[in-house]
Amino acid sequence: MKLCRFQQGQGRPRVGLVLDEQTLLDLSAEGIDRLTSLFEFEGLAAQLGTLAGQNLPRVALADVKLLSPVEQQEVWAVGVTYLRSKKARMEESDFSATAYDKVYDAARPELFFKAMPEKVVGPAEAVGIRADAAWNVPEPELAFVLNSRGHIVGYTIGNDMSSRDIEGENLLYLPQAKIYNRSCALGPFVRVGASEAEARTWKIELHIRRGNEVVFQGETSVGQIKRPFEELVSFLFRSQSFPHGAMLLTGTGIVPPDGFTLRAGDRVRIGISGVGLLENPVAVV
Ligand code: DO4
Ligand code: MG
Repeated sequence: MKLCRFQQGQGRPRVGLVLDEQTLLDLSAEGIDRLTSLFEFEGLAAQLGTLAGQNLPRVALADVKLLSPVEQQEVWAVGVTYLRSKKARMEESDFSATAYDKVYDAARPELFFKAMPEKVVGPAEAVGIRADAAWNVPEPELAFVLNSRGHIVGYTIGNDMSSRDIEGENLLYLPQAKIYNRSCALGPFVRVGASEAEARTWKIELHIRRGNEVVFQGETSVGQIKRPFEELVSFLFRSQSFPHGAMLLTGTGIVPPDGFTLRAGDRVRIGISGVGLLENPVAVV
């Protein structure tokens, strides 16, 4: 089962349940206007199954603009959860290498704040590369959709845009490398009802197009994430509450080679086999 937020023309955002590749069911006909309240339901997948059997208005996916699934949730991220990410970070930085090495094996994971909801972009909206950075990359990541009780209610696709030269210069610059206008894309679909064991079989793919050329492509598997999902969530919810739930990006396992940087006009396409596709053009911010 997949959920999404969508808009028709200048209409208000609505909640859709994906029926098939072409069709959404409009859940606003059932009085469901917000994903956040839906995420609080116990047994969400079963409830969606019931809704799917009802005679709700159908909307063609081709006729809507898909939006990011973020409403009021803060967006957080974990880092250095894949061996590939640890190695790349150790190479990019002289004096931060030990920090990355240590955090990969430490009991406490690296967790960082990524974005306020209003700073998140949805599908087809531009993601940003900083005007003052020279080495910019996308980070394709599985994102957990968490409710206020810290339950993983679904999965979506995230792009943790990063400036590697700023991050590599000094670890204390991490917030500047990670948090700026358009530095986070999420969506469009929220996959509900999949277990961790199932999610771990999913493939993550990244394609970067420049004009008609694919200038980088890579893939990994969610199964490469080192830590159990619940461990990542439990650290996020330690001494911290999220009344609207939260989104948690789970780290990258795909890192383009060191000579590669994004350019304005590139198109970043991230696919996660159990979730869907997220595609964004790139702009300088
Ligand atoms: O500490 C740097 C950030 C790590 C990160 O974003 C990742 O591994 O995906
Ligand atoms: Mg990341």
